[in-house]
This record gives sequence, structure tokens and C-alpha cells, in this order.
Amino acid sequence: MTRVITYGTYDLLHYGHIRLLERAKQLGDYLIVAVTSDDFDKKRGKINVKQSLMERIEAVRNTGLADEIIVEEYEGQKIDDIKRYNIDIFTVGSDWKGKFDYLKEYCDVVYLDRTEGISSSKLRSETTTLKLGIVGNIKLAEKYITESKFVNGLEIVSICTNDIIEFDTENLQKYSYDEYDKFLSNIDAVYVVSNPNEHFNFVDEAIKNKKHVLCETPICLKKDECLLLFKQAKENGVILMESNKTAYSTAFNRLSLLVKTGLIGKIVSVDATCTSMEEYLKTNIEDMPKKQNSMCAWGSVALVPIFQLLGTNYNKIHFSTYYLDKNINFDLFTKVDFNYNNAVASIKVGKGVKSEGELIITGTKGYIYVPSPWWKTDYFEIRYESQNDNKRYFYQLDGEGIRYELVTFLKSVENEKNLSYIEQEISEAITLVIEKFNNKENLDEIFVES
Ligand code: C2G
Repeated sequence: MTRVITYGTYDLLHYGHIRLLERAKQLGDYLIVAVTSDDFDKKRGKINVKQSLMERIEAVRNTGLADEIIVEEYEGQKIDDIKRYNIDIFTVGSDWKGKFDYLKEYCDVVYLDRTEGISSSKLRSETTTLKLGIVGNIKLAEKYITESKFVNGLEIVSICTNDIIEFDTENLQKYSYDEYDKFLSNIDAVYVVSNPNEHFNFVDEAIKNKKHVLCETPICLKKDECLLLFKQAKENGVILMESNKTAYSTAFNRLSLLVKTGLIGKIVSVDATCTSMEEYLKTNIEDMPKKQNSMCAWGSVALVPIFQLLGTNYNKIHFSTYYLDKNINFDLFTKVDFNYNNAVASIKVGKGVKSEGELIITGTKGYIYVPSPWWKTDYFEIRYESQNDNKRYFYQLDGEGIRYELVTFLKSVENEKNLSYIEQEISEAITLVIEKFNNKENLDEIFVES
């Protein structure tokens, strides 16, 4: 009996896939079809898959062509499978010609002609192409323009900014802030990445024009305004999603899940540090107040692990802030301390200081160590008293998590459901902390002698 195996994602199953399976079946007597897992697809850069693994397996099963269906989960699994299932022939479409010649050592390798004119990514783009505009800081916009190219079904079509555009904006339409209404009229959704004190107005206007909104964290500077924006988004039937790239790093997501399984025991403390002096070192002191202060720029990033792991119902909060000087309201460094019923937490953030950008989650059995820069990490360790028990985890992170965030935003719009990795409650809690900071509630000022 000749045993054949073939592999694929089989997203939105189409006649190109079916023709491949039919010809694969004709190569032998028994056909195994390996369907790729979600994680494995993400790792190999296929981030736009629409259907779940189970939906894709069912679609292959319903063709009646597979004698057996397995899941492909890791790089190199094909060699294991060929041995495990006594495979005589490995086959795949000709778009992979040459890529699997290394399997000739284990079985015959046959590349079958790919069916022209059809593909899952083509089908995905045909369903919806969300026209996205970007308003605000042109430097951050550039990253999103690059990352959006990895997302099927979403296209950045315009920029609204008062900044001077120094990079090639190809065929993007350009608007200034005073043309915001016109900018909105030509898009379906907007990514707001302006100075945080302009967020509320940009988001409010977009929602009233029934545009979906992805807004850079913090969504605004007051909790009540945050509540109002989410309420208005619901009333207008649009998505309002917080953009907070850290939440889309797979490593960060997995460490949050592992902590919740009790691997390090009870969490006693969460301590996050984020500093970056890049902007401060190249800006005139008197111009700093025009820039995002440390609390806005970094606080809303550093607060994510605290609120995701300990919740948002802290009992006490205290700020210690190092100001530029008494007359310039710009915090170069802020430490925020939280007391919970059964845990404490702290963040240290600064645009005018340098520290180790690590995240440490302290537990009653062990702790999690995330090295700098933890906010875009692909790696973390679980450490115990006995080093032999330590565990290390690595999860590839492409594009700092931006492409995954854009895929989630697109899926939220398509499903008319906010699938954001940042719960609304956390968005609100972040804006409340910033509001308290701006009101100098429970805040001790530190003035380092100049
Ligand atoms: N295919 C085809 N014609 C198309 C589209 C796809 O013959 N128009 C073939 C592909 O060559 C592949 C199979 O159908 O053999 C499944 O295609 P995909 O779901 O796109 O998965 P792909 O990433 O190509 O899978 O490790 C091998 C890969 O997993 C192959």
C-alpha cells in the first residue's frame, strides 16, 4: 500500500486546494493530510488565517479525500511524520518546488502543479478591504505603513498630520489637521497616533462620523472621557480599540497565561520599568513639554502587565515624580506604587533617565524575569530557588507585534466585536492613572538639584 502525505493551511478551502488533494490521492492508496496549527502558521508568518484549525480540519474532512488528518505544529515535523506514518510519497504544490527536496532522504517527493488564479489570500482580500487612515505622529505612522503590508484585507490609504513627511509616502493621500473632516470622509477606519492630549477630539470626531478607531494608548487623559468614547462607539456601531503593542507580543501573552496557571505560586509583586532617553537627548529642554511626557509615553505601556495580572481594583496609588524643574511641567521620571489586597506593584517610567527595562513578576514559588526591552520581548524565564527547575521560553515576535494588532483590529471590524487584547476596563484604568497623575493626586515631587 502506497502511503502519501501532504501539508497545508487550507484556509477558506477552494478548488485549488481540492484539485491538489485529488491528485495527491491518486499518487497512492492512502492519503494523510496535515493541517497547520494556528501557532505554527503565525510562526511561519501566515497571520491572516481567517478560519480556526477545527474549521479548516472539518473543511478538509468534508472533501472525503483524506484517509487521515493530522495537525502540523512545529518546524521539522514533516521528517517525524514520514517516519512515524511510514510514508512513501510526500507531495505539495509546485509553489514549493525545491523547498522540500531535503525530504528525498526519507521518501519520494512530488511537486504537483499549483492551480493558477485562486488563493486564500486573494479570497481574504476580496471579502473586505478596510481603508485605514493615520492621524498624528508621522514617525510612528511609518511603522504601521510597513506592517500593514503583512495584513490581507486592510490598506492604509491616507495620512493626516502637521508633521513634515520625510519618508516616501508612495500613493497615500495627505491631509493636514485642519482637513480632518475631509480625511475621515475617504476612509473606513482611523489609527490615532497624535499627541495624547489630542486623542479625545480625534477619536470623538471619527466615531461621530461612524469610523472604526484604533487609538494609540492612552485613549485619552480622563476616565470619564474614556467611558464616553466607548459608549459612543457602541451607539454608533463602530469599533474603538486601544493600540498597545505589548499586548500583542506572543511571549507576553503566554507569560500572562502561565502566571495564571499558578506556575510561580501566588503573585506578590509586579514591577515594570520602561525608559528611553532618545527623544530627550535630541530635544531642547524648553521644547520637551510639547512632547509626550514620561507618564503618557511609557506609563500606559508599563501598566498593562500590572492591570492584566493583578486587575484594576487597587486600594492605593502613589506617584514619585522627578520634574524637569518647578516651572516646566514635564516628568523626566515617575515611579508609581500600587497596593492591592494581596499584592503590590510598581512601574518606573522615564524619558529623562536610564534604567534596566525589565519586567519581574514575583511569586510565592518562583518568579518570571523578562529582559529588556520587556515591552517587545520574544523571550522570558521562569526562575525558581533551584536553578535546575528554571524554564526558558521563546516566541518569535515579528514587527514588534504591530501586524498582529492590525489583524485583530480588522477581525474586530469584520466580526463587529471588539477582540482587542486590551480589555475596555484596562483602557479605562490606564486613563484614570494618567488623570490622577496630571492632577498630582498622592504625588511627591522630586527635584534633583540641577
Ligand atoms: N495549492 C494549489 N493551488 C492553489 C493554492 C494552493 O495547488 N491555488 C496547494 C498548495 O501548493 C499546498 C496546498 O494547496 O500544497 C495547501 O495550500 P495552503 O493552504 O496555501 O498552504 P501552504 O502554506 O501552501 O502549505 O509546509 C508546506 C506548507 O504547509 C504548504
